[in-house]
Amino acid sequence: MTSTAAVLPDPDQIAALRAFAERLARSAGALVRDGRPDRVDVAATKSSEVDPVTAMDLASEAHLRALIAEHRPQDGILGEEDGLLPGSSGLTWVLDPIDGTVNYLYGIPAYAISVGLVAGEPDPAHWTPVAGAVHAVSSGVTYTAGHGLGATRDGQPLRVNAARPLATSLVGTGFGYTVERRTAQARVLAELLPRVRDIRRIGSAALDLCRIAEGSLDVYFERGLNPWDLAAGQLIVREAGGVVTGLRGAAAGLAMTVAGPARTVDELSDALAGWHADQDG
Ligand code: LIP
Repeated sequence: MTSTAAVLPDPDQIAALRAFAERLARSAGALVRDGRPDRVDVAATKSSEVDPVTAMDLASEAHLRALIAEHRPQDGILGEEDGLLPGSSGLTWVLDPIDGTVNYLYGIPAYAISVGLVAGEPDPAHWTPVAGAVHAVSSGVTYTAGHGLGATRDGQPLRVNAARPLATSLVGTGFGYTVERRTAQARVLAELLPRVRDIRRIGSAALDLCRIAEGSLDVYFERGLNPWDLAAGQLIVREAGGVVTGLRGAAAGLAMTVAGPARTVDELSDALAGWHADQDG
């Protein structure tokens, strides 16, 4: 499908959309924080028995969808739990109602509400990120970005780290939920671990990407990211001076996402391509 060039809102509109994205993320964050029961139960599973959905994932997405329907009824919505609702404005909100669901389930304070807004086809290979907000529920810290407007953490400007050799880089990553995917990822990890400073597996792609933007990780890669994992964090990294890409010139997305300063991303991407890290075989 050839994608027509997306029409971007003007800078004032982008600033207003960024503020609304932050309002959405913080509002859903309050729901998730204040409504967390003492014991969180799994409501359903998705790709495997260890890929959970909780009642709060569903409630958070319903809350986000209701606010968007009230304030931006002409926009589309793509959510992790309820899929795509096409709009007429050319803009689509891309929602992860709880990114880091397993951490939420276990009470590990590393989960976030990720709200992205994209122009054009809501597909990472074709979209143009417009605005984004990632709200870390436990700490209350909120990362935002607007296209061409920079990226901030609680209003303070963000900048990725200067590029450094992979051998002295702190590398973030994550793993899928199926045995086949995990087996392939373990093979790649065994190759990579001796070649880097260290590895961190935080359990939330959105927070991993925000850590790249703030410099608390040097570089990040993960195979298997869905559009909702990526939409907000991708813009936050780019507006903080980083790059977010796939391997061999591909766009970031399900096959592979690599994020960080350009030269470090290039070195890691070359290594990952050599290990066929974007394949499960
Ligand atoms: C999570 C991602 C994380 C990945 C996890 C999981 P979810 O998203 O943010 O990077 O490693 O396996 O997919 O499922 O918690 O929204």
